[in-house]
Amino acid sequence: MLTSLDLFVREMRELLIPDNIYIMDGSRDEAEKLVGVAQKSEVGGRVSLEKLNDEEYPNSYYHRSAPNDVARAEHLTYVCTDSKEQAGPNNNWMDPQEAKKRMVGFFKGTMKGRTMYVIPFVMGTPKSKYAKNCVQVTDSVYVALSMRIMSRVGKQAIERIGNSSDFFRGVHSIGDVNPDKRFIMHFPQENLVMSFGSGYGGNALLGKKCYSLRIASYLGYKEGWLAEHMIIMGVQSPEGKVTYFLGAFPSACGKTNLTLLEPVLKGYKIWTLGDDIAWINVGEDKQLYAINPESGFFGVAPGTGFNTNPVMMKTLKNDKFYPTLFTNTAINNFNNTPWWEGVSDDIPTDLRDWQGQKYDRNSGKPAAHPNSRFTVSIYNCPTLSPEYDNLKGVPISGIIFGGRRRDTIPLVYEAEDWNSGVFTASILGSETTAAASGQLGNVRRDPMAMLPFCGYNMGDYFHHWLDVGKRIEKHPKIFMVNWFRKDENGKFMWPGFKDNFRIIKWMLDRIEGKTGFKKREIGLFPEENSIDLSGFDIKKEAMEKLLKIDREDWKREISMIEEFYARFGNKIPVDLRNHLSNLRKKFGV
Ligand code: OXD
Ligand code: MN
Repeated sequence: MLTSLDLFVREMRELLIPDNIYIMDGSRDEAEKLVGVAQKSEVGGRVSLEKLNDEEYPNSYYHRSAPNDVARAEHLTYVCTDSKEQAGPNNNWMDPQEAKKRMVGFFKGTMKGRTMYVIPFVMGTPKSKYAKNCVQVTDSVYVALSMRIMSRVGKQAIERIGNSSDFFRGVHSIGDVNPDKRFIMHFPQENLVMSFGSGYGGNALLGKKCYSLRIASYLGYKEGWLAEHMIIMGVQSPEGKVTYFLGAFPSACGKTNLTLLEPVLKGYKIWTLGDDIAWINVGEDKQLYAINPESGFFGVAPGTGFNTNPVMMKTLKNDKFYPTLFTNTAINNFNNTPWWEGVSDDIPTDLRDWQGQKYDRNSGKPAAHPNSRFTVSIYNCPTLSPEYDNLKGVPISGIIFGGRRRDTIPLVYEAEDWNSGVFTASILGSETTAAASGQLGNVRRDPMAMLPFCGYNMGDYFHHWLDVGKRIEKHPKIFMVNWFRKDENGKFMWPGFKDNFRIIKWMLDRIEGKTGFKKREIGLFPEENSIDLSGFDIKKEAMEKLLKIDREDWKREISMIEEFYARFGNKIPVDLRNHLSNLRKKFGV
């Protein structure tokens, strides 16, 4: 008897008309074979992978994308629910029938002359009850190999699916990488994504943003859990106690660096569990527990170096899991290694830029694309937490939210309680970065860092956060941070990276009740001298400036928040509206 999986493959064969079908088993042998294929050719005759220097970067390969395909295409990303209201003003919406018709038009026969890779995969540790079964088809061998790094591909997934028809379906083709024929269409009510015309991670690795955030956030809404754009990390004290945190930051704001941090304070250690996505459930003991559904990092290369993130550099040089991929970095011709701004202080003399041209250091342009990436297994990470594969996940004591803001938002503060925390997270704003195509540096509201990833109406999402809070007995503390505040000369006031641990330590002390707080207009602030600044040369006035609440800035901020809230009309929970009007009163607006 044909299983639902067989039927899906048959349906895809009839739609896409590939020359060959290859069902992935997830083995290393297979990965080597596919790398071999990718070294010879990719769709359209372009070579997809080039081997890099094996001594410097073992098992590593280089991929250069089409120049028009280097970031998430938010304007071409749609949530296709029955009604526009279900998708909300935070999503582009198209009627599901119309969207399917359009996509079927693109997909019809698109794999003629190509191989269709069938990727059965599990998001989450396969034995966990929180893990989810998925299948993606693609015609890109680069995508197939990337999926093997980012998720559990192969036999375990096929076994878990068995005769069931309950699995996520992802249909992907790079088409001819034409931005005019590029769409990423989500059908949350059918557990389906159709993505055409892009090979970029966030658009094409359908287990990542498409499933584990947009579709999963909708499933979580229906089933009582949360799918969030968050890191997971364990902070170990000198006494050996580990406290688990979640952290939500918009793309390219340093999430990966934070979760692989080497603490600047003696005796502490950070255990890594995830750098991008957390699935959060209320456990039997009424605490929050989080798992990372992914099994790899798809990280931004620029800014990663032995000074800023030595653990990631070690991860990238580890040969444990095959392969590691680098996309759109520059190449140092001298020794055939990937190069990007921040990996070394000096610029090598013989560089190819991310488009393969000889790099002209006087051009004023970076050699690596600002959104160039590495794709590497989490099992290569030397600080991987022993609890990473825990079937229940890890218990959460603190949730950190943060954005990239040159002004207004203080270095750190704490929300008074869960609902104030939800409000604080709902007003998160950040300057836009290169991870999404579009203009850089404008402040946009990005509640919970989920604006591009919430697969349903964000008003309903806020209600859901408040509802989850009602089911918890031991609430995690919620914090807001801003590592990116600048002084009047445009210079960062806080060094960031390692020193961010000083702020994490303050949070630990708050969680353990070892330090008090000063209550101010927007939340609870550190008491005088409660942030450990040992061995750190920062002036008292600088700390004051970092923690300053500028009333004029906040008046502006409040009107931006009001504008944002207004887009959701009466979908915004009354509780959050009350928080906003209290804030307005405190600032006299
Ligand atoms: C990512 C993103 O790639 O947020 O993680 O864009
Ligand atoms: Mn992300």
